[in-house]
Amino acid sequence: MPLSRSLSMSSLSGLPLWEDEGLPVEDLLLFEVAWEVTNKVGGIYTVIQTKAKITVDEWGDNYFMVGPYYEHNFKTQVEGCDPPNPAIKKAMDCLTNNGCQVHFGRWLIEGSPYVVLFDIGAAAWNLDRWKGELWDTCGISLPFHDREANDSLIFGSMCLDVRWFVELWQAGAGLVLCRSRKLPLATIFTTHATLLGRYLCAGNVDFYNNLDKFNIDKEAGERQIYHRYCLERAAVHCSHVFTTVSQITAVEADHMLHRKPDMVTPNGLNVKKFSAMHEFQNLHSINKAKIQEFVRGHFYGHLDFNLEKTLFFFIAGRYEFTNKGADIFLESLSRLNYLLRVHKNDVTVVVFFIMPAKTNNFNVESLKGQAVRKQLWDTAHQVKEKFGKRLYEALLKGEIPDMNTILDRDDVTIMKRAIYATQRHGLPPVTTHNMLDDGSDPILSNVRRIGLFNCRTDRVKVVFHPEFLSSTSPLLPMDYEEFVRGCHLGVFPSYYEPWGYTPGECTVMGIPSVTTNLSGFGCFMEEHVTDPAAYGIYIVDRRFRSADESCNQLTQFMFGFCQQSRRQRIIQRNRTERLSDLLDWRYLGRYVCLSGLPGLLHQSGVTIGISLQTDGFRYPRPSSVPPSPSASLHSTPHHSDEEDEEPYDEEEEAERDRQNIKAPFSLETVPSGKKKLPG
Ligand code: U2F
Ligand code: UDP
Ligand code: G6P
Repeated sequence: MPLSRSLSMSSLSGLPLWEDEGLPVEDLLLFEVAWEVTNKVGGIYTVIQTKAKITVDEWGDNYFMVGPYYEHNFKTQVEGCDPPNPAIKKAMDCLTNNGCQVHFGRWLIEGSPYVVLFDIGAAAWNLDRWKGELWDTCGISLPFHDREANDSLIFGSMCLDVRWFVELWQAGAGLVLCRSRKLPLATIFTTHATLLGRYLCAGNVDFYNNLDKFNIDKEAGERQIYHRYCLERAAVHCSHVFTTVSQITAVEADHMLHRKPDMVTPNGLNVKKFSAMHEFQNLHSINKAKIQEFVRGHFYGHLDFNLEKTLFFFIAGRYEFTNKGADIFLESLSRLNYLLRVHKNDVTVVVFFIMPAKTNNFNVESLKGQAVRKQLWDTAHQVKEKFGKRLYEALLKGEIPDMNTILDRDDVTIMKRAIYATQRHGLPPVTTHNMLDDGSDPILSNVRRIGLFNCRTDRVKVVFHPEFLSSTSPLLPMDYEEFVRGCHLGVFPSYYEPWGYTPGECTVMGIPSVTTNLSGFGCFMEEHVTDPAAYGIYIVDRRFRSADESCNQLTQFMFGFCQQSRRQRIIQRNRTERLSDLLDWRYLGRYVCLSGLPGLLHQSGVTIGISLQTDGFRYPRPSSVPPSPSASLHSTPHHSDEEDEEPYDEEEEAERDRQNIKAPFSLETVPSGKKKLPG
């Protein structure tokens, strides 16, 4: 049944009445408003950037993303053009005539969506007026010193002034004002975290056991975020449809914002499928070699560990020490170090912390490390050239040269000098940058407490890179994706994580990871995969166990991982990668594409069925894994080298599993083509 036949919008306050036949489906415009459109802050950027293509496929030229304008972002990510839609052009002209600046173009990402970007600074002169309006309509006042809240009001008010937008992210002020003015818009508000939840968790509160006990007004007041919290709560209650990214955040929202989300829209990713089945394994190998190069430089003079038996673990994301679980990670690393030492294990683990903090650029010791490595490389090349030339000349004469004299004294001197240069007095540095808050930095303070200083005897080495990665770095010239591919295990033991993109990104790249049952992603995997650990998704229980027990569990996961042979790791990566389909927007997108409509229709008294039948569906264990208690070590491929000779055919297993997995979805049948509305 086409949408226009079943719609009666009368009960939506302020929306005009359309006759059954008359709903201008073809003329509906979809606006997605988010602070992170073309502007990377955290995971929300990943949501909108990766979801763009499927939304463009569905809505075509009627889809617009709305965000803040920053000159640098515009210049590097957007191709400016004129708006194709006369109504948009008119609205933009109207804004410009009123002294505001607005920019239009195509965002150069997959799907090339149109973007409308508002210059916040240029419109700031309206701030007092807009603050007054906010106060008059809903009694919320914003303090002058809260720049972020003020910016978001300017942004929301500009959206409002042009009277657009249907889907709203982080533009709460605009949503509240638009409803109070009864504009003919249908609104969806998606929360990716609650403000208060994030604050409470970061403050070491036993959050999940006290959800129903907090006096939320008081808590917000004490944290001086009362105005922001009011704005968020008002937006949530004003939206027609309220959604969030995970079940766990739905429960949180119910308590922190007093509204149950109408539906949960899990976050997806753009899954790249390579035509060669094992291409992601090759990429692991290539990128691992780059990380090894970095390690050779960083640990120069202390390279008494075997790089072939060295595993790379990492944690990455915004620097929220306890929310992201960096606290229990460090504690568990200290225990892992102990275990590897007492078991005389020859595996070394190099752990990277990629979390941006305030710094004053790279430190000299780290840069020197890479310079020393480069010098050794150059010396080796120089000597190799000479050696090759002399060898060649000897062969031309029909002689085998005397290997003891083929290199002269000078050559040996150059090599000795190069080796002397690798002597160092201190230990390889823990951090790669000069930290502005070195003394109080939580990662460094904890590293000092547990004493993981990169000593020779340590089997666990720590490298804190307090800046997001970039391929132009002189130190570790890799972008984040390359880095993830080169690592062996991502560790994300979050306490507060509405979704958590980082472990999902590992999964689609075929890299195993650790997550928790307090993260949206971890819960989603627990629900949809019978034995997640068998697929390289280790879920730490942070819900029903004490912090100490969670640390032990995490330590055991990591220790078990260290005991795998190379072959076992390869098998596990193949399995991990096989879960990609579950996280693909082409599958999960159906939640988001259609999410607003059922809710809106429901409110207007009409129900419409869209089937998202994933309930009860679970990926079974990989067929070659014997049934075992979930999350136990045995569910990882195999655990000793002797077992290595067991026959295992990945292609065969993959095929068998494909037969076994009767997934209730097929990526071929996802919505495509412009605006195929449900019915
Ligand atoms: C969640 O991750 P994000 O941190 O990206 O999103 P929020 O916590 O909802 O943050 C909202 C906005 O707050 C701003 C920034 C964000 O878009 O504009 N902000 C900031 O300016 N400075 C900061 O230090 C922090 C935030 C969530 F936490 C993850 O688990 C999810 O994976 C992700 C995607 O759903 O959303
Ligand atoms: N990320 C990045 N560069 C880095 C480290 C992380 O671009 O060096 C990205 C990562 O790909 C992920 C995002 O930062 O998409 C973090 O998202 P997540 O949902 O895990 O946490 P959030 O920051 O939203 O709380
Ligand atoms: C990939 C490559 C293999 C390589 C392996 C290393 O699978 O295709 O050639 O041996 O990675 O795995 P590891 O877990 O030891 O880094």
